[in-house]
Amino acid sequence: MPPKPHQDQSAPAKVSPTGATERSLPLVRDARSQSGDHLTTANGLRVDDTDHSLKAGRRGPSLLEDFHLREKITHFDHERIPERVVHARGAAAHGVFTSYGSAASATKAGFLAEKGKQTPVFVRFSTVLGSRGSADTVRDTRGFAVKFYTDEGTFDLVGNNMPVFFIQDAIKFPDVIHAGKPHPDREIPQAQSAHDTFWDFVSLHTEATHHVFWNMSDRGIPRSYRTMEGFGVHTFRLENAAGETVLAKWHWKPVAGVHSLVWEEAQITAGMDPDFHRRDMADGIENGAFLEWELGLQLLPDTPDEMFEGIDLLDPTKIVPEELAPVQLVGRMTLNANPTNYFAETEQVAFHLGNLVPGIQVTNDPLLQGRLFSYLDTQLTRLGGPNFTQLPINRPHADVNDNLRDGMHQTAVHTGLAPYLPNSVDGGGPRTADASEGAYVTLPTPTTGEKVRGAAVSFDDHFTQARLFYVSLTPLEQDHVVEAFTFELAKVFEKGIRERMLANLARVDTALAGRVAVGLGLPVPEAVDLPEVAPSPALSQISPVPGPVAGRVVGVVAGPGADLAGIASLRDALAAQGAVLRIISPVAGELADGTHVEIVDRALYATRSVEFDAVVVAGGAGSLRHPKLDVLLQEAFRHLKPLGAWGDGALVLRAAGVAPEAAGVLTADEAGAGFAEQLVTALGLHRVWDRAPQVVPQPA
Ligand code: HDE
Repeated sequence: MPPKPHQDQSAPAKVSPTGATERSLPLVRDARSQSGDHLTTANGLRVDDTDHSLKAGRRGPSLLEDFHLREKITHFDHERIPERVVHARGAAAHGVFTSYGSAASATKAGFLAEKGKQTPVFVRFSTVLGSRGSADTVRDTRGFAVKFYTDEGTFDLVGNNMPVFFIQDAIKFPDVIHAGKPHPDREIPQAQSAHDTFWDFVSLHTEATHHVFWNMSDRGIPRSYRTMEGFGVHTFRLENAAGETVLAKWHWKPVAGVHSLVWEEAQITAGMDPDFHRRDMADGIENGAFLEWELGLQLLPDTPDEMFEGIDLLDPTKIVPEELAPVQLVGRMTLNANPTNYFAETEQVAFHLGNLVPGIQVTNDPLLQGRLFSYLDTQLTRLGGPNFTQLPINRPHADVNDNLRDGMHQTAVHTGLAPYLPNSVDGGGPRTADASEGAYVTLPTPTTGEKVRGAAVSFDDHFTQARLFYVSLTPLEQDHVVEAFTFELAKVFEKGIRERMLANLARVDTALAGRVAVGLGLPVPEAVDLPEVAPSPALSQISPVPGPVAGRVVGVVAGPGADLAGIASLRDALAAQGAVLRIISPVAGELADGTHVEIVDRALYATRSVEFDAVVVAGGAGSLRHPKLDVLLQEAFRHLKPLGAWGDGALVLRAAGVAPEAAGVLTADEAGAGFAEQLVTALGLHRVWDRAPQVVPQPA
């Protein structure tokens, strides 16, 4: 009897809610709201029939007295809440943060102080512009919001995957978002920055330039959440147990390295699998390929001018290069459980910059100051009132005794008579604490000055750091930036906006502006004097050292007669590294030989190259020919993915126009350990960068 067919645990259809449900239930308090085996009404009355409304005769009108019908439909009618005004589309996971103890000298925050201290976390990743049903892989900034359920109260680190922001003052947030969102007349384009109003605004509002460069770089199209860096953006002030302070910037460093899609791949994926990133995260967690980051801090002296090496630390359009202030690693975060219920957790989670713990204080960054107002404010509408901290996902793991009472959706049954202080009726409590008992005491930082609508002069330099970013990229990454600007501006209808943007680009880099101008068929803008900047290699994401491959997907092309034993051994070798093998074949079903049965994970008519990080043709499949297979292999080649074949599989590559001798095409006689090892190394390098000159037009 042939052995049991292999089941692809990561295939979407088999990502069962059950595994995740059982694992993540204990992670949120009071998560289980349903009990018993029978269908009931909301009031617990057992129901005899939920498929037919109560009627006056089988063919007659429905009756108003049908309380089950009315309750079922009424509740359904009110199932939706307003989506987030920004960051509407997101996906989240539970995990744990483990402190290295190395931040204790900088901050007294309990979750960072003690080595080995573990704190539960919930992390939501998001795109900024698209609505809740938009695609994951669009070009955009990504939200990276982390809720630490610490013993001292909840700490939210509400960051992005880019370290700078479009604006320096919160008062401009409605402007930049109105410009980036779809045009108000037709509500298009959805989740795109390639349109007139976005470029109109950023071309007129030059402080956005640095952030725009990050968006136009590969950072705007991440491969997956697990390969994104995260940044707190603003400078915070940390306080240690001795009362000493230091300024700090937060960084999340992905253990899997920083990796991106290529633009054509991102666009195809948006149609092929709009859920690409959330699927990748959920599948990875389901398969035990957990997502991991190290938390890092750049520590900067707390000087009265709040400047460091000429960089204004209160200006959120500026970074501090890592070469000037190294990122010191202070802990590790592992995301290891999927949410049980999207709405209850991912949709209802509420992050807020004001959720701070002792040892972490805010600064006067005017963007940060405005954010401190906005999050609670927006959540009052989005979550329907002031009691959303009682929702299981938002409930602190520390004791709560807050004297806040009543209001919409109050679920607590408060006892006592005196929700006020001072009182003599309820024994005078709850009592306030002092710092030694863990109270949050605002640092007495000096403040003077005239009331003024304005900004520091140091906020006026909008181009030097955009140049710093651009010149720090490798030539290949720079090509991607040129291509992104050319694509986006080509979608802009108004010529004046394109010209204005080109003039701004010339203030960042002359050659870049020239290349984009040529692509747009517009005059090359006049060269201007540009500042000397020292490149920061840490800003480039291409690494010569192979990284971990957990969560990566290898497609293996097979058909009748394919070497199934070879496929099985390759699968084992990949699984040992946390990577997944998926069989691609012209039709769905099973492949079998005398000893093996394999299930086809992806029929050619239902897949595209974008679902795989590498594609390999199995030995024994050498006679396979299929137009969709040609497209798949050529696309993977063009997107610089490792390709390979063993045995006569190389014939399939050649038939598709992929030379087995080309860079990053691995061939072997059989799928042995050596072949698997080479494939894992190639996957760990993410792309075959050496192949780029063969597939990308040479830079002008
Ligand atoms: Fe946000 N932002 N933001 N933002 N933001 C929101 O809060 C806002 C900014 C970020 O997964 C909203 O609950 C203002 C920077 C993330 O639930 C809202 C300004 C950074 C998320 C809001 C900024 C962020 C949000 C919408 C300019 C990176 C998703 C829904 C001063 C450091 C959180 C909500 C989640 C969400 C306001 C700028 C990150 C409207 C006014 C800079 C990751 O309150």
